[in-house]
Amino acid sequence: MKQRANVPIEIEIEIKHLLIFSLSLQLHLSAPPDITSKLSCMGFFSIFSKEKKKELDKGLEKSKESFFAKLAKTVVGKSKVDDDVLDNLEEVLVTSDVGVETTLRIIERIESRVSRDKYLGTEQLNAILKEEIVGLLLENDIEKANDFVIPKMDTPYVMLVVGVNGVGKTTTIGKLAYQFKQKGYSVTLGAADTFRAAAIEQLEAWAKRADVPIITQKMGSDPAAVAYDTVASAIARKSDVVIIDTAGRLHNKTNLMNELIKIKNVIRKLVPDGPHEILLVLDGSTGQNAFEQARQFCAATEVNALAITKLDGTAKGGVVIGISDQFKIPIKYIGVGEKIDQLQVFNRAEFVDSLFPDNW
Ligand SMILES: Nc1nc2c(ncn2[C@@H]2O[C@H](COP(=O)(O)OP(=O)(O)O)[C@@H](O)[C@H]2O)c(=O)[nH]1
Ligand SMILES: [Mg+2]
Repeated sequence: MKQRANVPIEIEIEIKHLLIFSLSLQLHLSAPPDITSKLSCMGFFSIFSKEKKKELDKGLEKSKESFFAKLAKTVVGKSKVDDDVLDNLEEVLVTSDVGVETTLRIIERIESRVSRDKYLGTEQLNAILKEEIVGLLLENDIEKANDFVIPKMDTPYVMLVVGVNGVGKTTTIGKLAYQFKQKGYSVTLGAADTFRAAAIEQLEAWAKRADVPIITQKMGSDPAAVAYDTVASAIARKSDVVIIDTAGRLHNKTNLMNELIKIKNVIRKLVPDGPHEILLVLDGSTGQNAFEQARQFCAATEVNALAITKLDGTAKGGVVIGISDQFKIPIKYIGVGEKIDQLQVFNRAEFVDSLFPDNW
């Protein structure tokens, strides 16, 4: 396996976001690793994550505003968390796309807290709501978010990206390629959505932006053949990661699922334990529809990771809570904008913190 040599470049790029530090830190870019670790000890990296948190806050603004408006009404004229307040809260969560089952679980937790603490003022409700939702999501014993880190292996790490048309697959692949590249990994993309010429061109444009190689064939070619070529090429050039785009057409579900099976099988001819990640992309702005798609895809394919896109510009961010609670499959990534750097690793606690207002 190749050594991941350019970690300092990643540091450089992150640092550039922080204009205030950029001048002094540029001096350290080519510095030996011990300086990098000193920077880390000095707390610089917590500043970087604050930047990401800001972006998350901004991306979830609409959902947060909507929660704020609804939650403010639940406590009007009330000083204590009582049954009325809990009923209102239940309605707020259900109408915010959290989903009925997850809402009931959250309300149950708050109820038991109320009965334990005897008196809970409504001014504490926001903090309690956040705590209980985070507590609930952490009950799912799924792996912790890792910051675009790929497991070490002797073959490329092969990702197959699936989901219905328009959810943001190609965009997410472009963003992933960019993030992995920043981490120092070498990436190869495969354009196995061969139904439309525009789909191939779109991925080519992302490959150019992220500055990674891409394998294509002409429109209408066999997607499995493209997948095979891509993995073969990635092995030859010793890529760390392969990301394969696929077409998504729900109106022809059986064909779609058969096609995915075929793609998986050809990947296994070259990488027997691949694909390592089957990433289902869901459009968060579709709320309950995203839930439904998750159900259907997870039943039909071996999806083992989820990405939820378009959380910016929608008030339906609550759907992430429901999906994170109800699916055993972890949400790995969230899309908070169209730009190349607007994909984040999903962090449950930070997400809940950004989604719910501090005071209402
Ligand atoms: N606002 C926003 N738009 C997104 C995001 N992800 C994807 N999109 C947009 O969604 C549209 C469909 O994306 P595309 O990647 O072509 O979807 P695909 O058909 O699943 O490959 C494009 O206009 C993207 O710019 C996101 O996180 N936020
Ligand atoms: Mg596409």
